[in-house]
Amino acid sequence: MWHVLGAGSLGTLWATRLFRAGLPVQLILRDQTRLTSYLQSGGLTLIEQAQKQKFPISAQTIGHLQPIERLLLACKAYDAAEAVTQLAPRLVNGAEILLLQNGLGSQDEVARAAPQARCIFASSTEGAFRQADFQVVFAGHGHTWLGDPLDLQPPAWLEDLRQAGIAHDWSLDILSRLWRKLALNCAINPLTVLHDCRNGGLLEYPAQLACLCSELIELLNRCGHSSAAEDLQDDVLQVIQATAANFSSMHQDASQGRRTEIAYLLGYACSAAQRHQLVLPHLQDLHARLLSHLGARGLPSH
Ligand code: NAD
Ligand code: KPL
Repeated sequence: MWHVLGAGSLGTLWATRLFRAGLPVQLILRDQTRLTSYLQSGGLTLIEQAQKQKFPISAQTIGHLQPIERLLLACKAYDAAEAVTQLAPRLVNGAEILLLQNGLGSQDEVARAAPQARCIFASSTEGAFRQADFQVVFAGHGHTWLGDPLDLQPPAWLEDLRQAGIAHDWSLDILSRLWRKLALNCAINPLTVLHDCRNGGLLEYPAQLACLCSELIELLNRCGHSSAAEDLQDDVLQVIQATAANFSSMHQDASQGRRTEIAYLLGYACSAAQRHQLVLPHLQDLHARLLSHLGARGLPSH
């Protein structure tokens, strides 16, 4: 049984594809009010190439008593530890939790909240967004890397993902993958918020990008992830060009007054630098400016 917590963008994208492949799926919703509105909607709708398909996936509240053996955690990084703390009494010994959160930091928080479980980290380039409640658009096909820094043995259920058509690979160095994505997000997302521009708009600020990349490379090397530092600046420029017309996820969150995942991206990078006694003035200045920008709009810094 796949228990999927979070009926947002990625939760819906995963739950519907697993269900469509004939695999058993249970959605976990926050409370009875949310469960009632889900049941009224008749299921989760996935919109792919303008085609809508509704899937009547079973759902339960977080307070349900059914034991959980495999949990797909599909909430934001800042909600992950609390959600797992609520679910901890339901997690059997040796349960597996698949963590879809972007950035770093939430994985350790979850592992502390559920010491009886095996945590499998994911880094995904798939893209999805919510069109309406319980309706999600599959906006960008991509790839998902999965891995467990404490146990390199892949889980048997990767076969379920293959059956469900979820493009993935088992990574023997998932932490470096997560660090690389974090570095890309740190170089691009905060600047798009501060300059209020699409990703492509950053091509007007090559010096700022170069300074940030060189500090991020220093940080990655110091943290023992030199493979994640290779050709970082070229990759940043490539991602900017490939996504030039898009607003970054952080820009979308901030401009729509939603909480950002700053603490798990730039905040995490700055704390890591401090832990290693590294002085990275551009990164620290960017963090301070972003915090004050978000604060001025009433958005949290964590
Ligand atoms: P989202 O906000 O669309 O969905 C999160 C869902 O989790 C919401 O429905 C929320 O109500 C639910 N939730 C939170 N706490 C809960 C709780 N205690 N009980 C039940 N439900 C709870 O977020 P998303 O876009 O799916 O992002 C999830 C993670 O995946 C983030 O870390 C994001 O950065 C990452 N990610 C997203 C995408 C994307 O395209 N959306 C791509 C790559 C990575
Ligand atoms: O992941 C991204 C985001 O917007 O969060 C990209 C497109 C890579 C920009 O950092």
